[in-house]
Amino acid sequence: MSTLKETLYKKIQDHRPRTVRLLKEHGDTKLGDVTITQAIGGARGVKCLVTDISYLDPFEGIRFRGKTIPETFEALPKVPGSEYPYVEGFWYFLLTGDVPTMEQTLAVVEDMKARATVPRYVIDILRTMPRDSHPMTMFSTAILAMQREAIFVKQYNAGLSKFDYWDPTYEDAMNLLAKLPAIAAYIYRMKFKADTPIHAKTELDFGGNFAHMMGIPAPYDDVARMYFILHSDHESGNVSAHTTHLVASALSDVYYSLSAGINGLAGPLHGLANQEVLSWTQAFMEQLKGAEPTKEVIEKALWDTLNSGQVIPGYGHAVLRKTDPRYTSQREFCLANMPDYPLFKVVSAIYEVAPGVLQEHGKAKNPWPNVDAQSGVIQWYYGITEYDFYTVLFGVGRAIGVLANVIWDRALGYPIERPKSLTTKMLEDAAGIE
Ligand code: CMX
Repeated sequence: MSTLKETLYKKIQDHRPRTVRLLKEHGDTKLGDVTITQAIGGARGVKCLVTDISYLDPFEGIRFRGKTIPETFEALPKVPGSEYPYVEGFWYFLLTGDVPTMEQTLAVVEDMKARATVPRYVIDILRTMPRDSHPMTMFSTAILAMQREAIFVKQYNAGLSKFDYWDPTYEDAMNLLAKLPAIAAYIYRMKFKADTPIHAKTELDFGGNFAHMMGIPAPYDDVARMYFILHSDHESGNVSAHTTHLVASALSDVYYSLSAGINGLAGPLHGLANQEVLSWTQAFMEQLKGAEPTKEVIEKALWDTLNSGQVIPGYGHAVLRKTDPRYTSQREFCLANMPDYPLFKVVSAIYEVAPGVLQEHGKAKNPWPNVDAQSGVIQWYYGITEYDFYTVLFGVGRAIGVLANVIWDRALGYPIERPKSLTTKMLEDAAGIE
């Protein structure tokens, strides 16, 4: 067993009695009531999911295993010569809650490398897809195509104790995660760079290898590490995390469940918003024709969007009620690395104006920017101007969080998910409507 797997197994054994006790002795304790607004309105705020991997406070933002974003970056072992931590060390941290040593991190780096080769049939499938397929469709298809690799299925069919479900799930998750940078980079180079894929370099880590396979020099390796970590997890209720968890709850393996989660991420109200931010901002800059974006011009463009019945992409959130710290973290990166970049200046100018406009508009409960408002600028600066690709980058990151969650779902024996639905008549009766 690897150090990570050993540590994880110990954590699982320590944790199981807590879940068992809660269920046996406190199963009837109330966590809240459900209103009609929540039943019709997408279950906002209904407390019915459990995860220890991250927690989202509406005003503070995300904490990974109890640590804020700056604390997470600070605590984890860094790639030599880099500002940002190993993604592999972050994976260790999400799975176990322990900050790994450099030695433990490097053991995961080596383990992932041994699993990183993408099967030839996946490449063949990608190559037979129409080149104008959306990169997210390609990414999800590649993940689903590998379902035949699922160790969980083989062991389950052979007769697996439910106490051991987590073990092949862990192996599958490691195998799948290790391949995602190469799949994503292959899609990018095939689709947007005249079909010129770049082979992996075995000496590089997850983020470094991704940058290399994308064909983008340093500091893009650090951008990749930062980006994957920032986008990894946002507790369990968001569409990509919840979909992955839901599909996995039927004991579908991680290939089926991550592919489904990626399909949810591809929606414009979720991960696709980062592509929409860039298309909105680029269209706005074209209208400017090189002129400085004044407050008045930005205000007008934002109102035009709202008045035409569209949302302002990159703003608002179902849980957050302040500026997303993932936005702030990327903004700090921009301030340090590209303070005078015109696109960054426009995005910053929008930040000055959009919250006020949304407040005046009076609909969005949160007028502040989310993670997607800032992320495209950084990618554009480093040469990824094909914004259709941005959500794939989000997807590689999101896989880290949701796969860690699925392993824990299996370890703690979480059951198949099955909320209850009611009819409209039942709601009317409950409300006392004649
Ligand atoms: N622009 C215009 N209107 C907005 C808005 C925005 N950015 N954000 C919310 N609203 C509107 C909603 O559409 C809703 O209108 P209706 O009452 O007419 O249906 C109203 O304000 C209330 O919505 P809310 O409770 O504040 O927000 P929700 O929890 O329903 O939705 C979200 C959250 C993120 C989908 C929404 O804010 C939105 O559409 N934002 C723009 C898209 C975006 O940036 N998505 C990325 C989120 C982060 C991620 O998952 O990647």
